[in-house]
Amino acid sequence: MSDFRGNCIKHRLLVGTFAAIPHPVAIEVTAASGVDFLCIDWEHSQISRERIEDLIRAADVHRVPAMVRVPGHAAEDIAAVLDAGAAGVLVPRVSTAEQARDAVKATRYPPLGARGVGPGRAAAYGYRIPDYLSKANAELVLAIQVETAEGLANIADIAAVDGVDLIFIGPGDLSVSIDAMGPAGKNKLDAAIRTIAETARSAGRAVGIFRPSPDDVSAWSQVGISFFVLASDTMFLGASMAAGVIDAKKQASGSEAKEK
Ligand code: 3PY
Ligand code: MG
Repeated sequence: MSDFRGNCIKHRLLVGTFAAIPHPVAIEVTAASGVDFLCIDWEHSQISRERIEDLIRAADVHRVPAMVRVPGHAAEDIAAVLDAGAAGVLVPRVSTAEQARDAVKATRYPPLGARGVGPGRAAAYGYRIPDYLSKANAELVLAIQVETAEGLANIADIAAVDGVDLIFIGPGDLSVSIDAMGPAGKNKLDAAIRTIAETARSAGRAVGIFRPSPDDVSAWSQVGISFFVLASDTMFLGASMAAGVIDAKKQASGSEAKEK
């Protein structure tokens, strides 16, 4: 089993980020930051299928596992990123046990699933197909996102689906779907997150969540969440640029005042 999957399913603390900048330089910079993994975001950024393979390659240079959030439930997209060498897949908006079973089918080779065999990068372009086949089911992480009112209602059935490693909570979509947006919805959203986390943990699944900042990672880890996707490369870039500019202007206006 890969360390990445082993650490996931043993509920070890893992902190990564979304990679939304479609360039290998951004992947290298992010990978060198000490993250435990990267999640290349094909759902919400303008990253093409061909570019995904180059981004995974850049993460591999730094030995940082790169999983990919696919845009939807299509088995072809899941196969494409796994063939490109992704360490796992994050499937968004899974709201029923049947959708979870379809994600397992697309991710795992028989007898656990129905993924097709092919000569992609993951299998050394065809030279190591038997080797890859022998380890893929044990090494690849399958994470599914529960982020709708329907998914919340079906969480016990979804979490019971064999072959799923991790239930990942998307608080943004969840808050919209259950009408719990903004400060007024905080208690309702937190209660929904707790329900998903506790139900998934009781079923033996690891639990992950997106957090825009590290502020409440400690609080959420106390309800059994161990896998954190912290903001994204674009969010970190924007926040640190903004803080630097504010700081520079503060310092410059301080010295202007002294000169007067
Ligand atoms: C959400 O918050 O909806 C997400 O999908 C975060 O990853
Ligand atoms: Mg979402």
